[in-house]
Amino acid sequence: MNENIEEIKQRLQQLRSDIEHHNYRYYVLDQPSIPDAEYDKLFRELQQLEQDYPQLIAADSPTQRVGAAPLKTFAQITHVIPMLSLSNAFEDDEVEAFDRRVRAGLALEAAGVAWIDSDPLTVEYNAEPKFDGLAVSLRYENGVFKTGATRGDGYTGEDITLNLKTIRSIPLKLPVNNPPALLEVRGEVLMLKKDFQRLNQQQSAKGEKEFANPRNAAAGSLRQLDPNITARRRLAFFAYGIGDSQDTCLPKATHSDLMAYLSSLHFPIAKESQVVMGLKGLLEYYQVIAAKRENLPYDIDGVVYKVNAIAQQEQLGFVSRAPRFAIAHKFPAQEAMTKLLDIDVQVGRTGALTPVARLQPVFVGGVTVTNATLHNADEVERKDVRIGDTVIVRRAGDVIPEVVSVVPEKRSPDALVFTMPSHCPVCGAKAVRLPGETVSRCTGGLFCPAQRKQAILHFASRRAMDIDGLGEKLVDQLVDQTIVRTPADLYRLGIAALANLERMADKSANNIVKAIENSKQTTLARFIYALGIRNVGEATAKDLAVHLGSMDRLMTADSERLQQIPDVGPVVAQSIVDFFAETHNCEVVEQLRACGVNWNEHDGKPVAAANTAPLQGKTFVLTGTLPHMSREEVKEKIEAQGGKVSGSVSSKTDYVVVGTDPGSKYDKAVSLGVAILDEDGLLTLLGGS
Ligand code: 9MJ
Repeated sequence: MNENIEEIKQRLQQLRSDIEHHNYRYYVLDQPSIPDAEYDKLFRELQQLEQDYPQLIAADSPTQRVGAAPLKTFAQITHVIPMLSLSNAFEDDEVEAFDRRVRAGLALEAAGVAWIDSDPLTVEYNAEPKFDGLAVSLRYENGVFKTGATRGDGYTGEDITLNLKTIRSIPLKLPVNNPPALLEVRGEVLMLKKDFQRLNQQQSAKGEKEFANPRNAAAGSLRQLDPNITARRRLAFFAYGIGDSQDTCLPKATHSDLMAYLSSLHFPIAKESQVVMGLKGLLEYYQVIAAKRENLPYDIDGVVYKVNAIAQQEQLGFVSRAPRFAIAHKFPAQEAMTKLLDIDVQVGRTGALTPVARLQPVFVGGVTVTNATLHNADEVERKDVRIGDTVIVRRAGDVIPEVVSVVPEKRSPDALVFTMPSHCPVCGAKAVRLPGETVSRCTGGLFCPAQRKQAILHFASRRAMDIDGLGEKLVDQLVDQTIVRTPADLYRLGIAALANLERMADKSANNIVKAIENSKQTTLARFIYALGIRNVGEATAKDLAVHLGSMDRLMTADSERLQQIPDVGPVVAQSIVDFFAETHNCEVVEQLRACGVNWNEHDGKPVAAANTAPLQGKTFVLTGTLPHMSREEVKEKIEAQGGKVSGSVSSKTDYVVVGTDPGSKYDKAVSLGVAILDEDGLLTLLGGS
């Protein structure tokens, strides 16, 4: 056998590349070039050869797409470059505002473009359909598909490599001789409308539950621990961007070039993508796609606009969890009519009382809706919603369904007017509505079981302490039976206490205790977020962790210190101070630490104290190259003292810092009489820092 082993290797390679080529023609181009029987013959030959020479089986062989053993759990994968979400626009004027922000952001930065209000820029955008599927990231090392992950919370996702391998339109090996050393391709997994219909027909024939929409079917298929189930469902993949990469050949000029490159690597990309100019181009594209929507082979829930030039994308950067250079323009929400059976009042984590409509179940936007928010008492009054009314319910994407309006002609004489209760429906404490607020709040604080439950659910949630399995039903029981009063009590739970609860098998009790134990090792940002301080969301918690670096510093910071942190204003600062003024809250933090909850601390990013911010309110513009400092260093030094660095010179500029080979900004500064500094002059101003 050994004589012909080289020949066998060559044949295997040929078969693999032929089969992947036919997969590409069939699943990506939709243009098969051989009959199915021929394809099957090639596949069987490959299978047979691999059976005879198991030592020659390769992970990127088309036979390895199927047949892997089921997993017990999904492992976690950290996204080196976070998978961010997109901001949304629903109306044309929101798109107009986006384009305005983009132009302003670019005009400020563009050398030689001095006047924002002279409006010189028409931005080139790449417009594309917004797939309604599940975002995933595919990692290729030296051209071979290694791992694939769900988006998860954007920072960490689940390792679904085996399931993704079953998707035939995902290349297992990139069809080029010099593949990138590393390439992470990002895109959406979805189920084509025709495959969805076929799947539901099969489900119904088997007497099994049908899926509500292609998105749910795709999600249900992708999150299977057994890849053989995923393999039986036909899933599709479309690429729309990249994450981490190491490759000098990657096109770096525009997003559209990058997409063309991904297409050349055999990744499916949206045929409908288009480069358009300016706001007019965006809105025209939206209309064209909206008109085509029904006839597209897949579900979309809007379109996405991205600034096409990568350099411009980098200039614009990010805000919180979303890029500033892209936005999703969603299609209008779907609406349906139904009967409002009753109005309940729910108590939220911060005690807010929210009226919730109980509805006769109605199918809208792909799901059955039974509850919808009425927001607050003012909204109920403004819309004049009464119990027994016929109402219009709206659902947009994954947003909570809401009652939009009443159908007055259908009102029956015995429809009941709703009044907000004066006391908390859960704990009976007085409900108050503070001046200037739209919501009434229960004053019971953490003594109110509803608030306590919500606080614990928030503490355990995925983006906070990430305690898997600690869901609503379990928390209800733990709080109702006073087993858990504070988050610290979670860390004292034993298997016995849990196993006594309703619907709790030993195994689940074990898993939960394990999940609680695993959550002890966390990050400062997650811990701060988990505490549920009012007005402190995930992004603020991250800022606090980065800038303060320790829990003790956070607990003792006064409002002034907190407001030195970017994006922390007086309201957020006061919420933090109020939270730690409650000794009860400080005790819970101490107890959590005593139970072993831990994270890494550091010294925090130095933030200039107010009295050492001599450049507060001063605007600088840099031009040319300085002898000893990079632009970044200069910027950091100016900002550390409270100054701002801007990209263009105007009458509002205080100083222009000039190095060698200055641009037109220097001439502009001279003509406007703006103070000019060289490196020495700047250092003197900075006090020799
Ligand atoms: C979808 N869902 O089709 C993005 N997306 O880009 C497209 N999503 C995206 N782009 C950056 N076409 C983050 C998400």
